[in-house]
Amino acid sequence: MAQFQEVTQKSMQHPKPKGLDLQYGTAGFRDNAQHLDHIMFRMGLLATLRSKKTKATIGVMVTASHNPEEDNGVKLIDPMGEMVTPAWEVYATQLANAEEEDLLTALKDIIEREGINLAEEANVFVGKDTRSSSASLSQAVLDGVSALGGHSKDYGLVTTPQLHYMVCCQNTQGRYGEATVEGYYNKLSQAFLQLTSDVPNRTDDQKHLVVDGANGIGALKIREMEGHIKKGLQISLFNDGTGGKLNYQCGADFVKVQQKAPADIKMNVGERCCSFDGDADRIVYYYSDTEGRFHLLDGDKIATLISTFLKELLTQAGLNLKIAVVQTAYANGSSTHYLEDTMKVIVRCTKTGVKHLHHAAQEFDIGVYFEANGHGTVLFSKAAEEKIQQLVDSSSSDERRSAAILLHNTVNLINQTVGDAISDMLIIEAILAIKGMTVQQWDAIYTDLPNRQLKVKVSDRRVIDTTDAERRTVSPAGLQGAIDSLVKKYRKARSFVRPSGTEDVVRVYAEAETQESADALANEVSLAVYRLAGGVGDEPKLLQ
Ligand code: NG1
Ligand code: ZN
Repeated sequence: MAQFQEVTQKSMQHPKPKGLDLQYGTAGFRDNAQHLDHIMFRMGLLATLRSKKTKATIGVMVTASHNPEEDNGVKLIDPMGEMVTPAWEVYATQLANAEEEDLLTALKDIIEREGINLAEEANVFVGKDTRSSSASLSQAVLDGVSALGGHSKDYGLVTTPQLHYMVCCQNTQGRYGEATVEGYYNKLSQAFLQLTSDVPNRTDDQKHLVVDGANGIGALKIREMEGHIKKGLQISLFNDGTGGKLNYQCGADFVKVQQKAPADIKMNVGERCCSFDGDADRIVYYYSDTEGRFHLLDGDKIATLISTFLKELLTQAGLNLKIAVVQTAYANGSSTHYLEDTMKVIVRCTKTGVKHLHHAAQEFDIGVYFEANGHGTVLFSKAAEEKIQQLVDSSSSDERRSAAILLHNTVNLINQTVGDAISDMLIIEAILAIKGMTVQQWDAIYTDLPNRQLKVKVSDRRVIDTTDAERRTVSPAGLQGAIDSLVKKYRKARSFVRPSGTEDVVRVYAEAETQESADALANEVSLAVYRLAGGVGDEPKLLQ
């Protein structure tokens, strides 16, 4: 067929280095940008097939999120704006790793297994982050789409969640919103301004927020959006990409893992600050107290703030909807206790990776999901949205209806397709404004257990196999026993290890009653991983 000839020909311009083997990881392919040209071309092909199969628009986002500037990556987006279904992640890996001469066989295999009609139309939306490699890599995706006769729309520079949003808007014929960047700003800013417009006497200080754009796409988009929201929020933007390097000494991942403020940011005592990651799908908040101590408000604190707010509104509105919070093993133990014991909310724990959290959250009327690193959102079931809408349209008592209006605007402000730093920032700002809360009061809802995250290099991280939502290891032999005995040495302690899906490392997490204990436990567990799971290089060094 002519289409296949076209694929073979165009593939020669995006050749696969022989022997290179990459996996579709926690959030797509990610590697040094120099290894990815063929991957991008092939993901263009795969997205076209997925579009033909689903008869819907599919998204392809070129980004490596919080990774360093030299890396890049690609994420596929399914019709409702969610991450691509796991069965197709397997196809993605097969297609990516087929040697040049086997590419057509791999492609035909997918077509056959999925019963795809090649005559079907295909539409693919493509977006990219600000990395220097993103322009040519997104061109490779577009080449892949056209090689299989698909139509594409290139959104150029957008945040990951913006592209997810566009895909959802397109496939719901505009019911979710208008599939343009302007449509996104309008929907979110209207909801935000409606939520905050009735809040009396907000001072300029209360409206002020320091934002660290990680020198990435989020900074560009905040600049574009600023004018729409300035009545309710005044932003001081740092790391806007004009000077510093992407994700270097800044951004949500740096702040969360290092537990300190970005290098080039001016923070006054008690001032609310937040950091985005490199593709603006994560956010964390922080402030510095009068003693100069740094306080982090991570995904767990965000989930607590949002779920508490929603639960109160549901009570006021008299709506009987089931609300749950979905976390991963990285959630701070204090947050889980607070949510279960004080807030009496259902809490679920899933494996790392937003697709797992998203899936679990779909089981509830309202599912609030956040990874501790600040990636998360809220899902409302169709039934929940309808009940809220009915109440908004009704003539019930003022209090019930006012609560329903707040819920309705909250639904509109949230990007339900995926975690979204801009949308999450606006919802947090709206909640703090409505409740008249300072960042210190929010922080004081519960106190985090001190914790530490470390990385260990091993020769093959796949030797580590986990169970129970990654909270326990089943291999290599002896590792879980070793962790259990180390944990017993400390009060309120917990520790687990798992292979990273985005970096070639094993991640170690430890928490305990004091920072010294958490650090010591993390060190000891790292050493156990190094010894029992084939560590490479020097033994992990003790933290100072
Ligand atoms: P890995 O590298 O699999 O731990 C990291 C994050 C995930 C998720 C992905 C995708 C941690 C501990 N892990 O995955 O939560 O966000 O990146 O960005 O933060
Ligand atoms: Zn990201």
